[in-house]
Amino acid sequence: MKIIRADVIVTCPGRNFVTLKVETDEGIHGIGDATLNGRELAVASYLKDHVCPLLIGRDASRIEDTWQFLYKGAYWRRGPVTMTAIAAVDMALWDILGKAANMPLYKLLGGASREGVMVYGHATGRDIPEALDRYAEHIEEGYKAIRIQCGVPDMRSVYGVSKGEGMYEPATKGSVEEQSWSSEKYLDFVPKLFEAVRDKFGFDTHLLHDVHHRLTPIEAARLGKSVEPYRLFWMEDPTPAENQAGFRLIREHTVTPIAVGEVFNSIWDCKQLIEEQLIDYIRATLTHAGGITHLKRIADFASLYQVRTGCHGPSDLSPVCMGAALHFDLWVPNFGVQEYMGFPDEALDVFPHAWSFDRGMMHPGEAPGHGVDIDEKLAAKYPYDPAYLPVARLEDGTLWNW
Ligand code: CS2
Ligand code: MG
Repeated sequence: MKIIRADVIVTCPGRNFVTLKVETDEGIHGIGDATLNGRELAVASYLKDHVCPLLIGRDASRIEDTWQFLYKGAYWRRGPVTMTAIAAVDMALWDILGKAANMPLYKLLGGASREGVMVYGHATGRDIPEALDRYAEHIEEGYKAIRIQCGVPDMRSVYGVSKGEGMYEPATKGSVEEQSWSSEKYLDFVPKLFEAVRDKFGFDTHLLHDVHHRLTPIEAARLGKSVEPYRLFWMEDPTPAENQAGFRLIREHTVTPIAVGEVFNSIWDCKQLIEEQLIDYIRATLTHAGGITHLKRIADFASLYQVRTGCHGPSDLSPVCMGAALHFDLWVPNFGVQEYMGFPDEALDVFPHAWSFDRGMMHPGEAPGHGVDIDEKLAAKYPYDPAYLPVARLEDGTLWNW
């Protein structure tokens, strides 16, 4: 089965998405997500100008060889743009293979390891009462795992909280928003947030929180220790993870579980974290970490050290990634949890999908391949709209980790 076409579709149904469509001489096509929030066109060009021409004529069923060809053949290995482009090709080829075999992707990977995929939703509020209201709504919907993020008193802005009624979207159209941050105010406040959740709702739901790279290792150790009574399912991205050894300091002081990896794009970014068991969940995603082929490797390596998966799943990864991730999650033996923020309605219209949600559990469906497609006519109605992720500054103006 030969590849005869490979096209990049950039669309903005509620927010920007980049999709690769690969077509074969047997009339089967597959699609992959190539979305990199705030740098979408870099990946679109990497695919359109450098990768797609090399795909024409290749055997679509040689997924591993294509992965190795694109990874080693670029010479300039790794990085978010390269690995997102490779991921899109990989996802599309696995989609094609599933359609050719008339099998849902999870069966190609080795079948279901569980009945359904536990997902976590986002409860956010500008203050504790509002965050608790959102948390209660998620319990009502049947979520078993809920992430909570909240405004911090005396802090002008904060990570992860919707600005208005709509969905939380971090990217700002046409400009870079400057947000303010104070680790001291955050560290004094956030244990009160978790105490309020546990006082009101008890311990029946998994409580997650995203620190979003904001603390130093010793501050992260202090946070983890201070919130142990509230039994978090995980504290996420407690400190920037370029310095993987820095997590030893956190580990020495606290048993609060740690999740890291949404910004990782290869196994090398997390090798030390996993083999030294410095983390409990690996957050790498299909779209940013080289697709199914590479994330399988990362998950298998993690399983040797009892590290479980906790794939990143924000609304700024497309429904294509969500669909493929649910297949991966249903199969992967060392599954932990899957993030699911939901999507704008117009995005769900552009990307018809086979997945289902029922009381905090999701299933990818039985459609051959990953079960997600793209309505190209509808996608064309939503032109790209440049948007940028914010930056954070400390209260003295120092540029910090957003
Ligand atoms: C966040 C993301 O969902 C998460 O865990 O870290 O929303 C992240 O901020 C965005 O994906 C950045 O585009
Ligand atoms: Mg995160």
